Amino acid sequence: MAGEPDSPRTSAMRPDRRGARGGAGRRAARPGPRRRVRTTVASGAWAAALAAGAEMGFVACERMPASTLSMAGVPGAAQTRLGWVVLGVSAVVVVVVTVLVLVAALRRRGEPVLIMPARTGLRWVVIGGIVVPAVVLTVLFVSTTLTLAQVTPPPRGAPTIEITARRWWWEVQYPGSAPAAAVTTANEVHVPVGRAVRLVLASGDIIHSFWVPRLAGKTDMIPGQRNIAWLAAREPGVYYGRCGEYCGAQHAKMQLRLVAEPPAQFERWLAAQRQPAAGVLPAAADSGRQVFLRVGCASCHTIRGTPARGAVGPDLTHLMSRRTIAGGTLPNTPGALAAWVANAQAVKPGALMPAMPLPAAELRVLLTYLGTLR
Ligand code: HEC
Ligand SMILES: [Cu+2]
Repeated sequence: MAGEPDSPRTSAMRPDRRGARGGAGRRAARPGPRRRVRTTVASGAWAAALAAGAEMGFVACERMPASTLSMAGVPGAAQTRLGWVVLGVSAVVVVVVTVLVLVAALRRRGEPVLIMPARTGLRWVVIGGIVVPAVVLTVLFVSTTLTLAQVTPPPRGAPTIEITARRWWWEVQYPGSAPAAAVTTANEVHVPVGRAVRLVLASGDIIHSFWVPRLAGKTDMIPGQRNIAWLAAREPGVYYGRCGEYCGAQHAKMQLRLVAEPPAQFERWLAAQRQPAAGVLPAAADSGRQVFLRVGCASCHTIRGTPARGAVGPDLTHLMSRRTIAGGTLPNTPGALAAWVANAQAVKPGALMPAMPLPAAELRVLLTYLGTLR
């Protein structure tokens, strides 16, 4: 499958203290805010170097077409068809008008001005100015209205997914029959292949736009409003999506993955996402959890099954089940994750997660803990 990214989880990307002393690591460090702890200078340096490497590798190994010309779903197919009709009709109009203008412009100078008989002139006005435009506009109006009627209402019985756009990531929720059965994740939308899902699209801050180019046209996500859209993927695979409306500094790093999988696999995924995080942990991970709760991560992030209930950043309960982090812009590899947690601002400047300098030992157990969030 062309779209399958298969995150490059190579051991080469593992955080490695050696990189801290190497010149390359130091050179790649951004001149960020002055750090107090010495070990953190080092971790920030390898973090930035690793993030740069990870991101370059990510783009290189991920072949994920985002073209509306390779449609793989509905209602995008109908929208593309309408696009071709409009393009075709417009092209004919442009050609005819251009030819008439050229004929008028290139007529030889000095020729006696041709004065049409009044009836011929009137015929030009009536046909060229009224009848032809009326026919053209009627064709476009009818085909647009038919397409709208076909693509607007979600198919009856389609299950709902609620997606909230935030600067600069996506919150994805699957409402359950009871609040405890609801699932919240980020930057990755799972759908059963071949089945329509209804999307409730909202915004948590400013105007964004939901866009998975191979499946459907854009739908704006507007503060204080819930826009309804729907889509269905014809083939299993991973589809690239992104924010389609400029929304500030990191708009380009506001991406998502839509994973279309066989219904049974989708149900397994949903059931796994419903589980809270593991309670009993090995010693290192357990002290990592304490670091997480102590240094303030919990004020912005929720991890179900722990006291962490923050609602500013992505739900991290099943962080490791996701292919990407940071608005779909980094592969979810140990190296990229380390870079992100060590200094999110070096990876995505302006992101609403502050740089949180931690001593290397605390950072290490924190990452061990995050690694248990499967
Ligand atoms: C002030 C709020 C805030 C604090 C404090 C905070 N984060 Fe974040 N975090 C965010 C936001 C917002 C994002 C999403 C940023 C983006 O992608 O643009 C994020 C993203 C993440 C991600 C990536 C998740 C994903 O799926 O993309 C991880 C992992 C993470 N934070 C871990 C931590 C850890 C560990 C700490 C504590 C050291 C922490 N965060 C502290 C707000 C915060
Ligand atoms: Cu956006």
